[in-house]
Amino acid sequence: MARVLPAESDLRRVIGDGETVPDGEVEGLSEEDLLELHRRLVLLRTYDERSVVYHRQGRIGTYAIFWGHEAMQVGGTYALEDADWIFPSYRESAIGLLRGMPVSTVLSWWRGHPSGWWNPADWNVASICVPIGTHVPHAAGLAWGKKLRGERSCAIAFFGDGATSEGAFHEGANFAAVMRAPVVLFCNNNQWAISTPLSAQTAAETLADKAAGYGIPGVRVDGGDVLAVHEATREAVDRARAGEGPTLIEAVTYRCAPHATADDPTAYIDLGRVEEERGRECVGRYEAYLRRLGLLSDEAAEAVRADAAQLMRDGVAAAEAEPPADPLLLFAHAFADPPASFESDLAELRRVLGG
Ligand SMILES: Cc1ncc(C[n+]2csc(CCOP(=O)(O)OP(=O)(O)O)c2C)c(N)n1
Ligand SMILES: [Mg+2]
Repeated sequence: MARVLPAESDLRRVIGDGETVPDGEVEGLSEEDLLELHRRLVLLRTYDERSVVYHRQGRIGTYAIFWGHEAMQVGGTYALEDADWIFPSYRESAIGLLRGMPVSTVLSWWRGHPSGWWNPADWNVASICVPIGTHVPHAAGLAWGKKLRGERSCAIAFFGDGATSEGAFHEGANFAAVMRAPVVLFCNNNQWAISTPLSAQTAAETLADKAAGYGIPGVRVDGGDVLAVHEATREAVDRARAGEGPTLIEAVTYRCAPHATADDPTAYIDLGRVEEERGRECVGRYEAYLRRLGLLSDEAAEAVRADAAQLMRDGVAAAEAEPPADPLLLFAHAFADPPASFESDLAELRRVLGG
């Protein structure tokens, strides 16, 4: 039965604990890269923490918190080139920021405003996928298309532990494996699917074990270790580009925030475990690593946080400055062949709206 204990020892790790477990290093990452990883972690952490506040202030709608998931998103995407495609779930809603997408765009998405929907080809970031796992076949198909065209780019799909029980995950993984599509299947195993624990999700020993059924490699990595995630994803990307097909990465972490702002996990979670995991969160672990290397001072860390906070202030101001959306937009592009009643329904709506 799948059950992951705190600080499980067989997970791939680079960052030590500052005491008995020594620090490793990742080949090919310069000091600039290490500091850029830090900037990105802080950007996402700040985005997430501010978004919870904006939700409480009634400025964005229900919000899926990703506190503690930043290392997976930053480490995974840092292995990509800009031409590579990212397929996020709602848990990675702000991943476009790592490609330079404006904060206001993502906040607008959570405000349900049309300016929150972007053209995926502008950023090579697909729409945020809310149905569980349905973007896995999309990522596999896009990657296969890239291969057919002889392009070198690949795709990465982020999904949760719960998604591995969905038909769409199976179809996407199987298709990608058979077609040797250049795609990385990145599972954020935070051990909860809302209130369903991992132990009730699967009878497999690990989620990475599922890869064997598709004939592809399955890799387990500490999802709170940005460097280990980066290294594992880079290897998967190299495999993809070399024509060797997909890799399933199981990044193990623990969801130590509510599923979303609408959730009350105290009804089902062990709060002691949550506290323990919060103490091992990924941004603090990475900052401690950089300090041990002598690469991060208090002033530098504060400057990075201040920049991120300013981006958020500007972003929420820009999102709130958007003019209210036209309700008729709801129907634009909805039908190729509108039903017979559509014209009269629309005319009625226009009359009600006074337009
Ligand atoms: C197809 C589908 N079924 C059910 C839901 C309702 N739902 C929303 S989040 C969620 C849990 C998903 O858990 P997991 O895949 O582990 O991702 P996490 O939220 O932990 O990142 C479910 C079942 C949905 N969005 N889509
Ligand atoms: Mg989960």
